[in-house]
Parts: sequence; C-alpha cells; structure tokens
Amino acid sequence: MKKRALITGVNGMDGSHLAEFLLEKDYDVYGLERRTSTLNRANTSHLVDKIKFIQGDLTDKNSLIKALEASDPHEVYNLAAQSFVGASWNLAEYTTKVNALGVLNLLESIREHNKDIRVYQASTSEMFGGEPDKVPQNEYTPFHPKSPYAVAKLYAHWISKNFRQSYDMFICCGILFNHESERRGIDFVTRKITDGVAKIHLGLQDNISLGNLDPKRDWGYAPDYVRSMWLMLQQDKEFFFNNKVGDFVIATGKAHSVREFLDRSFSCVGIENWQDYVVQDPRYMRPAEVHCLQGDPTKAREILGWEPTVTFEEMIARMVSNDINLLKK
Ligand code: NAP
Ligand code: F7E
Repeated sequence: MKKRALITGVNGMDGSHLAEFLLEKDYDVYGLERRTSTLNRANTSHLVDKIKFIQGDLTDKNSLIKALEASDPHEVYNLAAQSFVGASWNLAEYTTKVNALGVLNLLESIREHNKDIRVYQASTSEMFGGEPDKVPQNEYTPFHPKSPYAVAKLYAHWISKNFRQSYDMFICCGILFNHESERRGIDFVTRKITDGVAKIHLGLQDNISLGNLDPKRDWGYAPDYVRSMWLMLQQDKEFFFNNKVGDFVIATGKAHSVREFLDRSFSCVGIENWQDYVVQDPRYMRPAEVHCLQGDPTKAREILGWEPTVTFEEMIARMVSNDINLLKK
C-alpha cells in the first residue's frame, strides 16, 4: 500500500523539495496551500500533476480537519510558517497566530482525526538565540529566543513535545539550522546576495543593500535537510517511545559569516573587491541579533545516519549560477 503524506507549506522552499523527495519514495503527496489572490506555485508548478493540493490555513482549524479527512495521511510534515525572522517584529501577533497557535490547531486536529499519524514539526535553531558562549548548539543547549519568530517557534516546539508526552503521539521536532537552495525566498540574506551578485554580474544592478555582516550561520543545502525530516519519521515505533528520540539538531557543524557568504558569492563571478558593491543599510538591522548559530549534528548522524552531502561552496555556486540563468531567461 502506498503511504500518504500531507505537507503544510508545500509551496515553500522546503515543502517543494520534500514533495519531490516523497514522490521519489512513491508516496501519495497532498499539499496544504493557503488561499492567495494569485496562485503562488513558483516552486511546485512542475509538480501540479503529481501533488494533490488542498486549500487550508494553519489559523483555521476547520480547514485543517477537512484537509486531514481528504488526505487521511500516515505522515504530516508541518512546514507552514511565517518564516521570515526580520518581519516578525512588525508582524508579531500574526507570526504568533500562525507559528504558535497554528501548530496547536494542527496537533489538536491530528489527535482528533487519528493520533497514530506521525508528525514532523519544523523547529528552528533560532530558538537557541546564538550567544557566542553557547556554541556549538545541540539538543541539550538551553533556549534563548531573540525574536517574535523564535518565541512563537519555541511555543510550537514545546506544545509538540507536550502532545508527544501527554498523548503518546509520534511527533518529531527537527531543530534545523539555516538551509538554503535555488528556491529560497528573495528576502533571506543568502538569496538576496546570490540574486544581487547575478544582477551585478549582468549589469542590471549597482550594489546590494544589507544589514549586519558579522552574524554567523551554519548554512546547509535544503534538499539534504528535507531528507532528515523523512528519516526522523521512519524510526522504529518502539525505539522512538523507549529512547525519547523526538528532537534532532540538523546542521553541517560549520558556521560562516554573512561576510564570508558575500566573499564566496562574488568570487563565483570573478569579483574579488566585493566591498565596493555592498552598501550597509540600517533598515536591515534587527532589534536583537542572533550572533552565531553552529549546530552539532552528532545525534542525527548516529541515530538517523544523516549527513549533509552538499558543501557551503557548492551550494553558493549552484545558487549564483541558477540566478544568472533565471535572469538571462
Ligand atoms: P518558506 O519558504 O517561507 O515556506 C513556508 C510556507 O508556509 C509557504 O509556502 C507559505 O505559504 C506557507 N504558509 C505561511 N503561512 C501559512 C498559513 N497561515 N497557513 C498555511 N500555510 C502557510 O519557508 P521554508 O524555508 O521552506 O521553511 C519551512 C519551515 O521550516 C518553516 O516552518 C520555517 O519556519 C522552518 N525552518 C526553516 C529553516 C530554513 O533555514 N529554511 C530553518 C529552520 C526552520 P505561501 O507560499 O503562500 O507564502
Ligand atoms: O538572516 C543577516 C541577518 O533572514 C541571516 C529562516 O529560514 O533561518 C532563517 O532565519 C542573517 C541574520 O535568516 C541582511 O541579520 C544581514 O543575522 O537569511 P536570514 P535567519 O534570520 O537566520 C532560521 C534557522 C529560520 O528558522 C528562519 O525561518 O543575515 N543579514 N543583512 C540580513 N538578513 C536579511 N534577511 N537581509 C539582509 O539584508
């Protein structure tokens, strides 16, 4: 029998990579998408004949119950979120409704529909807060969220753990560190840089306006990271409940600054003096900054056999090359 999976946030970066991954594993894939006045399927347009789209929203519990009835999944991957940290100060209430209460809505709906469904919750390294004396971070590092986004995600993390404990539900929280791909949204610093570099290279733009160049992130490649989500949900049930293996840090173990990301991206188009093309703009500074995120993925390697396959340098080369090709088209 084919397994059925429901992915919330299917049109996002991770959602689209995960949908491809599960289709290759011969799953029936259902994707929850929210209503927008124009369809937002740039990442999934090549999959429209393969995924069954269901309209729904994390903030509307009734729509989640209907989505579960329509898909009757074995596995739910909750990837939907207001995922941009930078916007979360201005949209604090909205971010909380979607990223925190939306998760409660989904878990309650799953519990009512079928509590044996296996659930993946997209937790985040942002929950750690990235203080320099707490590096690297693993599953036991204390949380210190620094943005409304991270605070909401921490609620979602704890309510997921609470449902696991209270109702014996198979719920895994992947504490994923930053991961990127050619499908990354344009507001995030990596894609903003690779898109800017491509435009500068083609003579379409003079410079890139950025905020703080000092923060360090542990950047991995998104297709590697969606594989870890699936691996978490394939654990043996008895092993899962006996060994409390619900939370996993997923990271490369290496951190690089925004400056290093710039250096590497510009070098892809043969520009060494990248400082001449970068303008610092206070609009992109954050009220509270997460200084250094660097994960320790030992547990994922030992229990799931998960390892990243694409290096920082290779990922940047792919993103820059993709952005140049998109612009040429
Ligand atoms: P993304 O590209 O922004 O995708 C998020 C998706 O959620 C989008 O498709 C969005 O819909 C959808 N969505 C937003 N609000 C919704 C709502 N109220 N109801 C239903 N769907 C909604 O994010 P991503 O980078 O793929 O990340 C996937 C998940 O992992 C997110 O939960 C994120 O917070 C988390 N995470 C990401 C990273 C990372 O580095 N990428 C690291 C750790 C955790 P539209 O397409 O209509 O906008
Ligand atoms: O910022 C700095 C910024 O927006 C990275 C999300 O997927 O990963 C992501 O969150 C760093 C920050 O990602 C600009 O201040 C400088 O220090 O690309 P970002 P993020 O905030 O790390 C985590 C793990 C998630 O869970 C999130 O969903 O870059 N930075 N100048 C800038 N950032 C942006 N966006 N734009 C700038 O101009």
